[in-house]
Amino acid sequence: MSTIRTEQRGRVGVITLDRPEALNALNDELLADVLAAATAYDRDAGVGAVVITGSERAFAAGADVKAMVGRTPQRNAAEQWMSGWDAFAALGIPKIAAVRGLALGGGCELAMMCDLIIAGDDAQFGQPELALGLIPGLGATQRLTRAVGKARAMDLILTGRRLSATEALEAGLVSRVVPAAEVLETAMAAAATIAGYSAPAVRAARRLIAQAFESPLDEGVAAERAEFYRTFGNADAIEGIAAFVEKRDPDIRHR
Ligand code: CO8
Repeated sequence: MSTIRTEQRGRVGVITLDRPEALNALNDELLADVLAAATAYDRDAGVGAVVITGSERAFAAGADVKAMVGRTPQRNAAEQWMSGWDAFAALGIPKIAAVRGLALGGGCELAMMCDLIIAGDDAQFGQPELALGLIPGLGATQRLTRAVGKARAMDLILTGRRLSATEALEAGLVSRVVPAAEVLETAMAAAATIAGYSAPAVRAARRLIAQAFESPLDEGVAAERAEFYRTFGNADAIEGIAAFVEKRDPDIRHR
């Protein structure tokens, strides 16, 4: 039985986490389902962005704690446990998290693997792993710190305190906060806009923004410049510039 539901609307793929009995806790099956669906969208030229969402109550309440019973360091290392999430994060297609309710632990980390987070005003973000005697394992010590800075990351991870949606916006963790009932439509509209732009240009832009956290400034700017120069060879860029000059809408073909 699948742990997700998928649907395609225009050029947007939607992945809905669907383990209501566990507040969408991330287990191995859910990882396999999400990775397979997102990879298929990534490879589909007819899809230009993916929206990931959960339920009203929870985006995801973390990794599945019940499935952690009996796990050992040796088994974790031998299985490279949950490393498929790194493959998900590395997919080139833009990923938008539409978050309502709880985004805790691995759920918050999954949202942070996405390129945009659109939050409902009922969303709560937190990293409660220390209360289990664990630490974050899907990137929060790194991604949360880069998103909100050392002071807030220390506070959130060391105390387990949750951030409200408005605090998360103010801290720079989320892109937008909207009324809870409008989260999905707002995320879908942003995704449709992104998916309507030239796919190679969108992918290059998101890759370079991600690179801003991974390389020195001069290297990042040089990479941006090289990519900017290259985009002039894209049919969409030639068309986009011509359309502007001719005062008409561009005919974007994602090439
Ligand atoms: N895992 C498994 N089941 C869960 C989880 C979870 N993370 N969260 C909730 N559930 C289950 C509950 O056990 C309950 O099931 P049941 O009815 O069978 O007991 C059901 O979902 C509903 O939950 P509650 O009744 O507890 O609902 P409440 O509204 O009372 O509480 C909370 C909601 C506060 C979210 C509470 O469920 C809770 O504390 N959950 C655990 C949150 C947590 O600790 N998350 C972090 C987990 S650790 C982690 O994410 C590390 C990620 C790194 C992995 C890296 C691998 C390499």
